Amino acid sequence: MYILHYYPGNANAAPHMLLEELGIEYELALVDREIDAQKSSEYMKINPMGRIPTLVDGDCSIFEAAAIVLHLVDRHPEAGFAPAVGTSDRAQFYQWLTFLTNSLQEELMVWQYPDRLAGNNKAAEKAIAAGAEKRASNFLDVIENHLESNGPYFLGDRIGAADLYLTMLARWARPMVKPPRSRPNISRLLDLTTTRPAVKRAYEGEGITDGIA
Ligand SMILES: N[C@@H](CCC(=O)N[C@@H](CS)C(=O)NCC(=O)O)C(=O)O
Repeated sequence: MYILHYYPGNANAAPHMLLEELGIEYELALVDREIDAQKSSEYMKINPMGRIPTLVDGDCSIFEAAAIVLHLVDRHPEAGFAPAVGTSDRAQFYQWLTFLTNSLQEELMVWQYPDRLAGNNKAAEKAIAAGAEKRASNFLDVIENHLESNGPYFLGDRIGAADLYLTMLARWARPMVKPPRSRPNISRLLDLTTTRPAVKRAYEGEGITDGIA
């Protein structure tokens, strides 16, 4: 039985959508950020970064949302949420998932929490947030261009785990000056993912009521 440690709308959303898509049994365990439960000594035994999410799979616990996604697609290859290992499609899947987590997600985090880098310098905070938003916007443009000739999903006609990952990040990015939805190809992908019953169930299960992306 899988246990996904989560907080509503956090980086658990992509693994959560995937668990629903896979149709397998799992439990949710709330990590209450209101009381900083992610920094409790108990939780930090399974996630030494004190961050959310963590997936527990038997005696194995995994942190980093993208690593959890990779573990799940490998454990359930029959569901087809990632191409077969060793194929060029699989390489493209690695590329986009890594781009999403390593580039877009990280820049969105800096944009949302510039104080973590700026200390108490308010002017620096503003400059850091503006710079991060610009970089995140450029990354979204790269995805938009890719989808223009390769869409509607990252890997063409078939939905995969990277599409769910983008759906999670698109929700976080909604307040951007140029939000993901302002790009037609990303918007088309989001129309396809956010109307899926499994995706809706995942967000409903987290108590999210203000839209998906
Ligand atoms: N790269 C990590 C980022 C995880 C992360 O930053 N999670 C946020 C919520 S989205 C968190 O736990 N924030 C609370 C904190 O940093 O104390 C991942 O993808 O799992």
